[in-house]
Amino acid sequence: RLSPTLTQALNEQMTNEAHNAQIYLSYASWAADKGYDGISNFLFRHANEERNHMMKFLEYILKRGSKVVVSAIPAPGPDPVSVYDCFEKVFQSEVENTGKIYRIVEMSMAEKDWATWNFMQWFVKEQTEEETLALDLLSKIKVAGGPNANADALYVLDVDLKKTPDDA
Ligand code: OFO
Repeated sequence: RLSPTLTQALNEQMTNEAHNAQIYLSYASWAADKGYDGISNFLFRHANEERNHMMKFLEYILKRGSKVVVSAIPAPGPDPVSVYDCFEKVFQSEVENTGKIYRIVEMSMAEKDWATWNFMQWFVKEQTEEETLALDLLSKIKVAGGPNANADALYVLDVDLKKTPDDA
């Protein structure tokens, strides 16, 4: 069984992942509204990934015989003001999430709960991939002019993102 502290931390992380899904959903809708179909598609697909992450936490808590607590998901916050701002915010929220994942890794280590430690390694790897992807996109937009990226450059990025492969 999970300790009460880890149960709470894992439940909170389950909600964090749901919150991240809401963030991607809101940015995807913003991009669709602006006519960036490729970017929107990419963000919608990523929202699904975050939901899958949420489910991984939920299933793990259940599997360990502990109690799942489904709680309210905080609102995603304001819309981005540009494509650059959108990916800057995506990157920031991934960095924040990495910090939260690492905290649970530390807690499981302190408790010598090696099953949870092992379970969390998937997320450690996933966060590195997500941060790298977001950084990659950010630098592409920076090359194109950052906050002042022109329409042609954003069009290329939009087409590009339609084809970007999904991961988990
Ligand atoms: Fe759940 O990986 Fe992003 O946040």
